[in-house]
Amino acid sequence: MSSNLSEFEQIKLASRFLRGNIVDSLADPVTGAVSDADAGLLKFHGGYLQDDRDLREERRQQKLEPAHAFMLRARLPGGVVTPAQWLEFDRLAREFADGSLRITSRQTLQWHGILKNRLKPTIAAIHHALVTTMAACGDVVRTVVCTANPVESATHGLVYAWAERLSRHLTPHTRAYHEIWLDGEKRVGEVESEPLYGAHYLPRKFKIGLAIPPLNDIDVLSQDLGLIAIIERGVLIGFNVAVGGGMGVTHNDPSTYPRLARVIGFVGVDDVLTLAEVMVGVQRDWGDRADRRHARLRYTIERRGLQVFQDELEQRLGYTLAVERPYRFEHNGDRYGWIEGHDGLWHLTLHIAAGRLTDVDGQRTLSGLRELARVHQGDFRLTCNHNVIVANVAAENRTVIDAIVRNHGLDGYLRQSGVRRHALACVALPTCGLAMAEAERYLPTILTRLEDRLAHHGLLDTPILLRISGCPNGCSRPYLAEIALVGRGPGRYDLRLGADFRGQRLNRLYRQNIDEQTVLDVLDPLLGRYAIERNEDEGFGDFLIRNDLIESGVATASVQVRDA
Ligand code: SRM
Ligand code: SF4
Repeated sequence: MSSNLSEFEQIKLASRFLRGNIVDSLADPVTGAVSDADAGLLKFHGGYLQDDRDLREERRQQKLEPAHAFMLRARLPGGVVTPAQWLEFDRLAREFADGSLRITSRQTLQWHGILKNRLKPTIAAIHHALVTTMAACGDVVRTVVCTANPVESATHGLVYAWAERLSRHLTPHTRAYHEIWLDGEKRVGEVESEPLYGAHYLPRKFKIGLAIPPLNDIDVLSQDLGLIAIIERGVLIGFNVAVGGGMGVTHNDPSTYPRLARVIGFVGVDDVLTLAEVMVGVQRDWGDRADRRHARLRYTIERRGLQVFQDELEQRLGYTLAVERPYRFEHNGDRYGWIEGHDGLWHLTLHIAAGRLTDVDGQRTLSGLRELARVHQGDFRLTCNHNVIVANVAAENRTVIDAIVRNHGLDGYLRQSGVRRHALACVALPTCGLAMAEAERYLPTILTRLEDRLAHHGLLDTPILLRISGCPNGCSRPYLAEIALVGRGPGRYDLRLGADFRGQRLNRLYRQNIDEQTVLDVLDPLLGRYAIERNEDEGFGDFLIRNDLIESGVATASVQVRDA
């Protein structure tokens, strides 16, 4: 690793604990943007500078600056939202943003299209709803995710509580957020510090997730630190510790790769906060601060070696991790429909296509959730598969909920094909500055065309895991899909095949840089064989691997993989 600090490391160091010149940038009336340095720092406050890429060329020709607006992301550990919060978030979506809410693949909410002068009132309103956007993005521990239905048993509730505590424990201490967005007083003369993060924070984002087997709806092995709950005789005794997962890749750069986290041991419940804090400290000290492409924990581990990393971790902890406990995952999708919890309350999982709640193009999902929030007395739980659970419903209130769901077309999951129910697509165009191809907007089209082929083979009801991302950063975790399309350019994708439906095997590159027709033509014979030759309950990915059908169609794989 070079000892040079990357440009962004220097910006962070000079930022006075994430203040930079954000206040001046916000006040600048000449542009709808903020300076590059402040745009980087703004991420720590939960905001991304974006522009409408559909309008870029037109505005360039008119010699106008891009149509800038901001995306805001909430930090919602475990994805829990009360009805009152939902109503406020919905209001903000309609009054300050683009009229939609977006559930993310890390079970939180985003608002797109917020103009610069509306950022501050929006953040303040989110704060007054007792939620923060602080550390939803940036080089810190992000929103801690957790298996999304933690109310089926009392133990599930405990795991959610750990997600919440981890998130709180690992939130930055800086007062910058209060000063900039909430008109908090500047503390004159007081020396500020970040005991965990230090003045330049982490080399890169750090993701933590807690899974409760047999559900792996959070894709625990894609996390930097994955914690697998071990429940024995109904008691949560601790967590298996998995380290170094991650998805983001750069096309044609084999030094970047997706990697599954590896389980290195077991930790008792009382030690989990310290374990996470100490591990974040090792990554803070050892992570690559010269090259952001190699700065995530997985590269630190690969560079130093897993055993050296574990030795350092245990030396700082002052004890050796116990041997991992047995666990088994069955599925990484969501379970749609009503489920009864341990206390007699009910939970309804609804499918939200690509996580977008909106009232345009004949959809009424935004107003449907608003109506639900008006009558619902429990809470909402967002899932890492872009869905929402109407949770903690008394049996006698189910009829009212069902009627609202039906009236707003939120009951689609009852009729959808197996592939549509489980599909994920990242945001991509028009807001994501890194998108190379469509994802969210393309999902309905490719699904309909794929469904034609599936119907032909009698596979319409078979669950198949399709994930699309507009670039190789992998925000929909495409490397864990049975079928993945990873964007390369307009209308062109890498086709990857062969992950399992449990989030425990990465897929492989099958064809590179192909168009939709080729995707469908290439898949068709494989689906045909799957329909006829599969074993009972065998997933598409497992079938392809068992029959050795994924011989890469390209000379060199653009993306290497590191399996666990
Ligand atoms: Fe992501 C960057 C959207 C989950 C890997 N991600 C981005 C940005 C912020 C683009 C940017 O940097 O300018 C995207 C904003 C698009 C927009 O307009 O909203 C973006 N990522 C998303 C979301 C909204 C996708 C979605 O469809 O839900 C997800 C928000 C999660 C959240 O609430 O925090 C989202 N991103 C993920 C995941 C999945 C996960 O964490 O489970 C991954 C893969 C796991 C991982 O981190 O390895 C992911 N996003 C990335 C990367 C690649 C990181 C890397 O280490 O290589 C980038 C690019 C970067 O950070 O430089 C990125
Ligand atoms: Fe944007 Fe790429 Fe992430 Fe999709 S995968 S949201 S295109 S960064």
